[in-house]
Amino acid sequence: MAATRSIVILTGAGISAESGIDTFRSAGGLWEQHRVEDVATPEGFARNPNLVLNFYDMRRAALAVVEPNPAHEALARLEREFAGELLLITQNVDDLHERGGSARVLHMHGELKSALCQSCETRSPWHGTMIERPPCPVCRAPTLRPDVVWFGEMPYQMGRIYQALETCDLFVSIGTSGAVYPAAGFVQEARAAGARTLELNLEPSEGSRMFHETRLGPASALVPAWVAEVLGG
Ligand code: BV8
Repeated sequence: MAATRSIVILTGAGISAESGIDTFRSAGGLWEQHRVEDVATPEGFARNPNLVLNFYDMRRAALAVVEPNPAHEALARLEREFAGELLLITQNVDDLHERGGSARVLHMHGELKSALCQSCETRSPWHGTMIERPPCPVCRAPTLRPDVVWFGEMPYQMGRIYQALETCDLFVSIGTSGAVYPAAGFVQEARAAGARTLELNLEPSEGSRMFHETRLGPASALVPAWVAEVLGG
């Protein structure tokens, strides 16, 4: 088998589950506690901004009581030691990849610890709350919103993502149900461009049949083992 020169990794809520962050579709998951239409759409935000700002203030505050797990740490090791090209794309808005040691993380659906000003469109690091309508650090307008991509909005850096999917020789999906697009379509893009495709997940996802190989189990076990394989021990 030709050496792996370039890897694209996509992670989802499953990689942060063992750190204590709710996934979306599991029993008691986020989408059971809140209606997607109410808390994760521009229309929901227009209808009831307090509900949405509170939802994201709550999730941002919850980051203080969770820690990265061995799956996050193993991907940071891969970034440090892999000689080839590596692009780590996450659908997660938490900061556990960075706190696990990854320096280069592409948050295609945004970040809890970032604010987007609806007046001047600048994005600023944000660690507090937004429910009290604090002023934008740049233009001072009280028009901040969570810097996350809601349903119906365009994910971030799609051009860079598609370019990497076209040239990678290995695509790896970790802890995602394959229910949300365009992320759920990346395996097809990579495969169509000739890449090998591997899924690491607790249970089969909606896209499992499109992967060359699927390994089932908890990310905290599967990911360190796979990284050791790539790095040769
Ligand atoms: C867009 C940020 C135009 C906010 C999120 C094509 C067909 C059908 C529909 C569409 C389509 N194209 C677009 C759509 C509409 C929509 C969509 O996909 N709807 C779905 C519901 C059908 N998509 C959009 O609106 C997107 N925008 O399309 O713009 C466009 C078109 C083309 C190209 C560019 C743009 C925007 C979607 C982004 C919405 N924002 N998040 C927030 O977080 O609050 S989505 C959010 O939900 C997450 O970011 C993530 O993407 C998704 C949740 O999925 P997962 O992360 O996979 O989590 P889930 O709970 O589902 O699964 C967890 C998995 O982990 C499970 O499989 C489980 O088995 C596993 N697991 C659990 N524990 C472990 C584990 N695995 C390992 N170890 C464990 N311990």
